[in-house]
Amino acid sequence: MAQPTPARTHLDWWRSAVIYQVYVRSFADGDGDGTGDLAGVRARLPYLAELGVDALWFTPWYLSPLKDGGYDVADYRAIDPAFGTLAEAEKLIAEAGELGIRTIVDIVPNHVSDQHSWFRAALAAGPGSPERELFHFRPGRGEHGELPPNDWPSQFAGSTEPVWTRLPDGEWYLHLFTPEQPDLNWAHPAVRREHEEVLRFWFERGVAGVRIDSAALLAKDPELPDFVEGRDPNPFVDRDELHDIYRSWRRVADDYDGIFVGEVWLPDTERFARYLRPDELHTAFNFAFLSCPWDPERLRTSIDETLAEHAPVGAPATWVLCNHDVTRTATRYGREDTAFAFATKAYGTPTDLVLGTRRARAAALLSLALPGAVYLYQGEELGLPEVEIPRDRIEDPMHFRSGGTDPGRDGCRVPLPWVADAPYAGFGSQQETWLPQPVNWSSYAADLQAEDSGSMLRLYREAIRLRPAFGDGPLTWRPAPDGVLHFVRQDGAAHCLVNLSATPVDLPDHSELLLGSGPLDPQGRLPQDTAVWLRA
Ligand code: TEU
Repeated sequence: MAQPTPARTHLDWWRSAVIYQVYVRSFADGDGDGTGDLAGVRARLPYLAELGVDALWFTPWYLSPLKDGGYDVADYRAIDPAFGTLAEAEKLIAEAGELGIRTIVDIVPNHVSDQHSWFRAALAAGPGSPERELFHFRPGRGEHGELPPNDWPSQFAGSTEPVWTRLPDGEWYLHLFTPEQPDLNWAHPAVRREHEEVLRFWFERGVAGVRIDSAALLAKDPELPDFVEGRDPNPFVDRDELHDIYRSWRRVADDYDGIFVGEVWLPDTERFARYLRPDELHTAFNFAFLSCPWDPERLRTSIDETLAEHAPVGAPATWVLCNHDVTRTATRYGREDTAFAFATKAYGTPTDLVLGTRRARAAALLSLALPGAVYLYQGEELGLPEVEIPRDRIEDPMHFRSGGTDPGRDGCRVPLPWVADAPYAGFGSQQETWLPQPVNWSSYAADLQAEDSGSMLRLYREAIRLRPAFGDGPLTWRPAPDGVLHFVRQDGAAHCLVNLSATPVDLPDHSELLLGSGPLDPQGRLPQDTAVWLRA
């Protein structure tokens, strides 16, 4: 029997929100210098309102040397001058709010930039100083300390580089990502205090939520022992100490009705759900769904497992198809291997973009019909493909730290095309954009798509407008032929069907066809790789 849906208030907005991820550097360029900025976002707020999204998640916009696209923060209380000023961020938050759009900022608690005042002070103060206790400094192993203190693997998938760097004074410091991103020591009370103050700083400025970067990596075994595959507990992933940290963060957020979304990549669903207990994080990204291949059984299992793992803790699921770290959806679904894995990224993978786009359209209707919140990554609504960036223009450290074998993540970070008939596809730049746009980029421009009723943009706008038809209650599967996903919401009032088989299928009885990802066949049946929304 279906559970009664508890009364919802405006404070529950996040339980079924559509949240749009803005990668500021590549969204829109307001000052013409080739890099996206807050002025560019402010100018495009009407576009986002028309798209119908409930909130914007901004990847880090703080002062940063941009060694990892801003995930190397030098000062959380300042905006990077490439993007704008703090006053401008405040204006942006307020202007978005006037359009009914909430703001989510990105906090990177695992590490800071090596240009952060704390790390500079730690370097200057030398071995044994209290300043160094805020990080993980250690003497090396080996006769002369010439070997790193332990053997932990880099957290940049595919990276062959060490996670320790030695200083001229002989000490080594830990960095799970690049050497420019030293890891903080979360056992130190000042580290905890500072982050709670940073949370308050942004909540005071009107943000509605915080995305937590690398949320399962902060806590480290104080002994920093070698990594032994399968040993429990892991010395740096998913340690129990994290839950106490997030419980105190939750108390801060509750003072402002703020919400958290954690970047928690964990294969173990029970361990994942612990972060979503009622006094911890509100939500976490669904990387299992993001990584899932375009396969009916696998998708259905992923949806069922997602709902089952969230149910015991009462947290809503999230549905994510891509973000700034992974291969764009239209490209991934157009390949032989439609799953996402960092390990399988390679140059020159054959791609059928027509097929991939068709599936991406169906996947959009699938994910927007599921119970929970949906994350949409800028350009996904334009159906942008992954771009193969010329090697001499790549900026992503993941590429370099793999020894050049991994194409890195810049291929999904290309400056957006806004206006077909304008320089740099209307990104706003007067000079070369920070990453090059490919030759056909204008064909994806938002202005063209706005005029084309068959475009990806129009599909997303319609889908987001109609999504309330699915409500926020549970999902029930209906029997369907092999290869077809069919579920209903609202006690059967709203149907979603996705046909992943080669055989066209008849539609069930319905009063209204709300939306289709593509046309029905001449017999009125749902063809392959097509999704449809129906009112019963
Ligand atoms: O990504 C974290 C990340 O790279 C994960 O894939 C990581 O490998 C995983 O947590 C290991 O368990 C975030 C950001 O999204 C990314 O852009 C940054 O480069 C990274 O953190 C470092 O801040």
